[in-house]
Parts: sequence; C-alpha cells; structure tokens
Amino acid sequence: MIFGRLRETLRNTRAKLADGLGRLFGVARELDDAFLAELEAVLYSGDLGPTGHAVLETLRGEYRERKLKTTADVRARLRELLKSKLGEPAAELKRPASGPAVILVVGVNGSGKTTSVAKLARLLKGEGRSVIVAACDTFRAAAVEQLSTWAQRIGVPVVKKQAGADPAAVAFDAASQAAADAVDFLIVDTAGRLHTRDDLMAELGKVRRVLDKKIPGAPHETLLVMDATTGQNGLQQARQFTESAGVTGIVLTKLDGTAKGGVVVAISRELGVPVRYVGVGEKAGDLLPFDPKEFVDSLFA
Ligand SMILES: Nc1nc2c(ncn2[C@@H]2O[C@H](COP(=O)(O)OP(=O)(O)OP(=O)(O)O)[C@@H](O)[C@H]2O)c(=O)[nH]1
Ligand SMILES: [Mg+2]
Repeated sequence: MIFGRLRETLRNTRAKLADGLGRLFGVARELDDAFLAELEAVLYSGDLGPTGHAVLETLRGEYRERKLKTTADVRARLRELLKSKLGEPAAELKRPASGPAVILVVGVNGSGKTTSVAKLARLLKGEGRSVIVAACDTFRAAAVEQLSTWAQRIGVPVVKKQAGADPAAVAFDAASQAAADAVDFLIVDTAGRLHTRDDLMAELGKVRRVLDKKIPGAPHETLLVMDATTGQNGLQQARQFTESAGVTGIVLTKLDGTAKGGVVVAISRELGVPVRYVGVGEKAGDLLPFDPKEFVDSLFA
C-alpha cells in the first residue's frame, strides 16, 4: 500500500486516534495508571472496540510486572501489540490451478459493492490480468447501468441481463463466458442484502451453486464489502454475514470519510477473515491492498 496515500486517507482516523496518541506520548510523563486509562480512552475513540481493551489489559499486566517502565516503552509495545493483533497481510487471492478465478462480492445495501467490483477489476487489469464482471444485482435497472458504465470506463466486458432477471441466470451466463474466454478473473456484483433476509440469502446460495457447477470450486473468494463509517455497529452485522455467506475476505470501504479507521483492527481480530482491500475514495483508483503493518505505522507516523 502506498504509505502516503494511506496516511492521507486516515486523516480523520488520525485526527482522533493518531493525534490522541501523539498528544499522550508527545509530552514527558510518568507511566502510571492514569496514563494507561487515558490511553484506553484514545483507543476507544478510534473505534478499536474490545481489541483496544484487550491490548490495554496486556499493557497493564506488563506495567505491573515492571516490564514497562516509561511511556516510551508503552508506545513501542503498543505498536507491537497492534501489529500482532492485525496479523500478516492476506495471501494472494485464491485461484484455481487452471481456469478463471471467481470472486463473489456481497454485503449490505450501499456499502460500496458495485464501486469495489469496478475498482478491483481495474486493479487486477492493471496487473495484467484479464477480467470480466457480472451484473448479478438485477434488482434495480440502475444497478445494471451503474456497473456497465464502470466496466466501459475501465475497459472490461460486463455480462448482464435486464432488470428483474434471475441473478443466478446472470451468474450462469457470466461463468460460461469466463470459462469460454479463459479469463483470469470473473468478479460478480450482487444486490445489497441483510443477512437476516432468508429469501435473499437463499438467492445468494443459488448464485454460488450455479457458479460452482460451471466452474468447479467457484467462488474462490467471497468478499464482504463493509462500510468503515459504521464502525463497531457494522462489525456485528459482518460477523453474521461471514458465518452465513462463506465470506473469505473483507473490503473495507469509505476509510477516507471516517474517524473509525481503528475498526480495521477489530475486524481482523474478531471476524477471522483478512481485510484484503480498503476503499479510500470514489474513483476507480481508490482501492488499496491492505497491509496491516503499514496501517499501524501510519497511525504512529
Ligand atoms: N468516499 C468513498 N465513497 C465510496 C467508497 N466506496 C464506495 N463509495 C460510495 O458509496 C456509494 C455507494 O456505493 P455503491 O458501490 O453503489 O454501493 P453498493 O453496495 O453497490 O450499493 P447497493 O448496490 O445499492 O447495495 C457511492 O456513492 C460510492 O461512490 C469509498 O471507498 N470512499
Ligand atoms: Mg451495487
């Protein structure tokens, strides 16, 4: 991830989290319980959630054991702990030994799915991969148009049907075309849905089965698109989505517009699936592969 770019994106998060950390660590102070309480409040304001609390418990324990003697010790250890909570960067997107890799994109309404499909198509195309996209959000005519417009701009083919068509039928056509053209990636856009809507979750199941029938093993990745501005609230929703929809990775969008960037730490920790990409704006180029270590460094920069 381009460091400057991420740093800029995290402006709002930094305003709370990083500047809070800067204020705390910027002045010479004794390390005491009050300092640790203030640190916990700063992490809380940055939306680190329970992860922030867990980190603080570790720091308090080490302070009591006199392993941490100064606020500088705490700063270094905090950085280490956050990095370890975030884990390693996600591995490459899963791909079959031969044939197209299929990426299914899911999430609640308005989270940024269609935009992310387009951005991802552009990213992969930029790496020299051949890509097609499928407009399986047939719920609204505007959705098909939106993806078609993006696809044209980016220069990738789009498979679509009229609004109201069965999403699984679009998936079938798209998988057939992807296999026939032997493209590297097929990216499938879907309609927004809540995990609580059994009928819509069943529809998603049908899309998955159709993809798998045409391209065995598909979808190889199921990316849940999550709006970072929902912070901890979105996390609960994401947890249930992850369980019921076979999610293998997260795309965290709108990181540019939020002070809740700390939610990244909580997501990686609590959902058990990696944050793969972050959305940092509305343009086609505004999707960055997510690197946990750079994220932490940009908070402390
Ligand atoms: N600032 C910012 N805006 C974003 C980002 N990603 C998406 N958006 C905006 O969020 C809005 C919704 O994006 P869509 O891609 O249409 O969302 P969706 O999940 O496909 O929506 P539905 O299909 O209606 O469920 C649009 O105005 C996008 O431009 C991002 O990373 N940053
Ligand atoms: Mg959409």
